[in-house]
Amino acid sequence: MTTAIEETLVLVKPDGVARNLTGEILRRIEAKGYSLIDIRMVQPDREILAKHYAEHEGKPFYEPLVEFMQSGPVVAMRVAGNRVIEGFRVLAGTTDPTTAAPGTIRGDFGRDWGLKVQQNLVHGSDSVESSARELALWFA
Ligand code: D4T
Repeated sequence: MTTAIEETLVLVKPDGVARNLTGEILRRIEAKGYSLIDIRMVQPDREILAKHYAEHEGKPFYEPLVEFMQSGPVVAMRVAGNRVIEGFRVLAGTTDPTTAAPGTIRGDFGRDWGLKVQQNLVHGSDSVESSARELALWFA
């Protein structure tokens, strides 16, 4: 069986950048065998975040999420590889860092800080459609 080379958007969120985990996160991506195609540090504004998180608008964690994501710089990465969309989400671990499996980025470095939004270090696109939309947004 062959699979197409995919690209995904990885974001190191403000908590990951502030905790100096950008290098460790990129190390895990590269150690897994995926390729870094592009990388940039961004101070996101509300407009880009509203587009990025449009599916969550109206949910109780939406405003805290948009505020948190503006709290500091974010590192955006374009990462390529066969099945990288699924593969990075496995590297990241589940959304809730308290229960994310040890060995994953969120499981090893994340925890609940008692805030209105989970600070879970990274974002990874969840489908081919999302990755195309998100890469166009962050690497315009
Ligand atoms: P992202 O999109 O940031 O990669 O995370 P996930 O794909 O794992 O999770 P998501 O899109 O469902 O949620 C986006 C963002 O909101 C926070 N969140 C989410 C939260 O604080 N409480 C919640 O109940 C949910 C669902 C965490 C990630």
